Amino acid sequence: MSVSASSQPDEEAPWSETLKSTRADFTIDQNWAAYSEAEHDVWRRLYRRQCEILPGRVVPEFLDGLAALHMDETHIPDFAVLNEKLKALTGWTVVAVPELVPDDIFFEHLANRRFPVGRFIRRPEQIDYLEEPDVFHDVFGHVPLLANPTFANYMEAYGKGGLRALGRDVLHKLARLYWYTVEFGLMQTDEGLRIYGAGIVSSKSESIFSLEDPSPNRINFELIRLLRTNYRIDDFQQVYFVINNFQQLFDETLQDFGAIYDALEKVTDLMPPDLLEDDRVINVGSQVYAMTADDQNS
Ligand code: HBI
Ligand code: FE
Repeated sequence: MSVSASSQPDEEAPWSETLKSTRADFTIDQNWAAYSEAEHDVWRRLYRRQCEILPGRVVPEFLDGLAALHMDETHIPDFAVLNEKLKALTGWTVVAVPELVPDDIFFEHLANRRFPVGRFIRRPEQIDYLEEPDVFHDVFGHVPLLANPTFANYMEAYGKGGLRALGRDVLHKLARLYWYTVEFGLMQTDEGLRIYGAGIVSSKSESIFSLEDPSPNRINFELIRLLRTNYRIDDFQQVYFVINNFQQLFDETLQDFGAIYDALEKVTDLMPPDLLEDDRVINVGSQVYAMTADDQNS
């Protein structure tokens, strides 16, 4: 039983109020009416900016999903309205959460076709980057592809795989699959490389960097190779993995992951910029961006 979300927008609600409104599955009420005009305005700015640069850079399935869900720039979507359309299309719904939720809770939601989305939206001064997934990253970045039946199947399979993996100490390996596909994946299409990962789709600078910058490696997807590869959460990726289509991604989940985890125990992990002899490389990156960024951080 939850106390309904306070009448004040979350960022003004005392922490105890937000906690009280969180249920055992970490969901909260969206309380759409509590968003301020200033918060909707942040949505509008982000939405407009991405829709200016994504056509020709993002997979067509993403734009098809935006259209099918009638998502637009006018307001932060009302999840009740969004869910009616999304559920009818692929059985998925979004559930509001106050922040990142524990892995087991996250996997449980995905396995039941529920996608946890941050209720909050970033402040204007965070327009270009923020640590935690906010409603723009989650709803604009992730939800349109949940309207695609094959990708929707992949996301459910990932959730079920995550629940199975909880028993073994391999979550950090499985998280790499989510990271290098759902968050930062690229697809080879007849028109060229296209973005589908939500972490890229919701970022203006990385939408351009991931496709056009000579710095990162771009490697054809290979499951074990990907699962060996560490990732950075605080800067552009130094490697992107490329699939041919979403069916390929879903088919990968049909394998016996027990055997895959066994195989992973026999090989070393890799750092993001590492390359292997048998990598099916699309391009070897210069890594100039990372070296420059590291110099600035040192
Ligand atoms: N929680 N709300 C939320 N959103 C995420 O994307 C998320 C999460 N918890 C864990 C998590 N992602 C990653 O560790 C996944 O790889 C499991
Ligand atoms: Fe995300």
